[in-house]
Amino acid sequence: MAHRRKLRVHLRKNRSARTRGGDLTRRVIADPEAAADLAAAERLSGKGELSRKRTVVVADVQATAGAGQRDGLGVEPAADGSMRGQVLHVQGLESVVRHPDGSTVRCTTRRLLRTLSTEQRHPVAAGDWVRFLGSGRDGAIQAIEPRRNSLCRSSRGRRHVIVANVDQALIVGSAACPNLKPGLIDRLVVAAEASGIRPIICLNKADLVPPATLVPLAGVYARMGYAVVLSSVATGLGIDRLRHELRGRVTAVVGQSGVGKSSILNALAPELALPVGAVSRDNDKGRHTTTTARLIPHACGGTFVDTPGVRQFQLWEIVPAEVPAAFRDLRPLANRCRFPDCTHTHEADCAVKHAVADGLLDTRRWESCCHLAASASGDGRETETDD
Ligand SMILES: Nc1nc2c(ncn2[C@@H]2O[C@H](COP(=O)(O)OP(=O)(O)O)[C@@H](O)[C@H]2O)c(=O)[nH]1
Ligand SMILES: [Mg+2]
Ligand SMILES: [Zn+2]
Repeated sequence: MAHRRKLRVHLRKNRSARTRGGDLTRRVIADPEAAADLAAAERLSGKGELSRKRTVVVADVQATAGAGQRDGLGVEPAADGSMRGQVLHVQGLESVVRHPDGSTVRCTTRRLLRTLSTEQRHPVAAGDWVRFLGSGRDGAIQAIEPRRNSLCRSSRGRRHVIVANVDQALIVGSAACPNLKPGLIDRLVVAAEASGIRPIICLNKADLVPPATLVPLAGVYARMGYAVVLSSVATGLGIDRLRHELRGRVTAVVGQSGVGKSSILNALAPELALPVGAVSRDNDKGRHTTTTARLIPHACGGTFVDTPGVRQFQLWEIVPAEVPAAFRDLRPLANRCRFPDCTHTHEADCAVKHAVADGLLDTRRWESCCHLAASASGDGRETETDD
């Protein structure tokens, strides 16, 4: 499974020895006659004493692990005695890693991995699959597997991975109280698609409206191949289906506040006992948004991602040019527009507008796409979900 290969890596400067000793002055004062020898012996080299590159052997681990493997079930220690586990949470220099037996191990990170990581603030992120050595409560991370996807944030020119390897996003909207906002669901679907994360659309509080009123919208998403669940925490509708969809997966639960996210999580995994009806502190606009992600394993055999920024999709960047590609129903049509950079608004021979006129594309989806492409901004702030 693991293919080993050699890799040349740059080391940070602090890894190389100083070219000359730091105590020259003192030595010259103590023995002025030796000064001539010292000068002759000094070697000047742009590289320092050693090359600042080093060859390391890394193991390429298949990134497409099966569901069982993702859960770390039945994984035996490797030849070097290391275990495979998932990082639940990163706290300063320590990472809390989930051992295959379900216990948690506080791990430090092997120095070489820290050295390799010059791009990122921290080499390990919540959601990373790692190999670690150690028993009981303490361990050390030896290797980090390649990430399948990641949600990132840029800060001072550095990419900061908030959470990696999220399998899917449960996008929750409510039929009423607060009113259904299809535009917001579209926006969250685009953010998920752009990050390579499978969207699941959940229309909650189905008990508050006649079910038939939800069918047209559910149909639009279902026709594109998305999983759509009509649910009600009040009547239990759709809860089994959700449990099935979330089993064995890492799921980010997102949506406007008040739609019933906490209620759904409690219905799926009562042991979580999340406060319901509570306006979470991170909903206050203008407040600093916590970006530390936490993976919460639950009893139905999966993991929820808890990160205020992720919950509100505030940190999910949308690039305007990527918007039409994330609209599954619009994407095949866009290829047939006369202009390759067609914005599907004012251009002639626009296949998208023709499809809307012919009733082949939902008008609301077209409007939603144009609106998102126009409003998407690089810093991701536009994606706030609370209106
Ligand atoms: N009628 C009805 N009310 C619900 C349902 N789900 C949640 N609620 C209520 O909606 C309010 C907000 O729920 P909460 O889970 O805190 O929403 P969150 O902000 O998305 O986490 C609470 O008063 C819940 O009791 C549902 O399916 N039907
Ligand atoms: Mg909540
Ligand atoms: Zn067009």
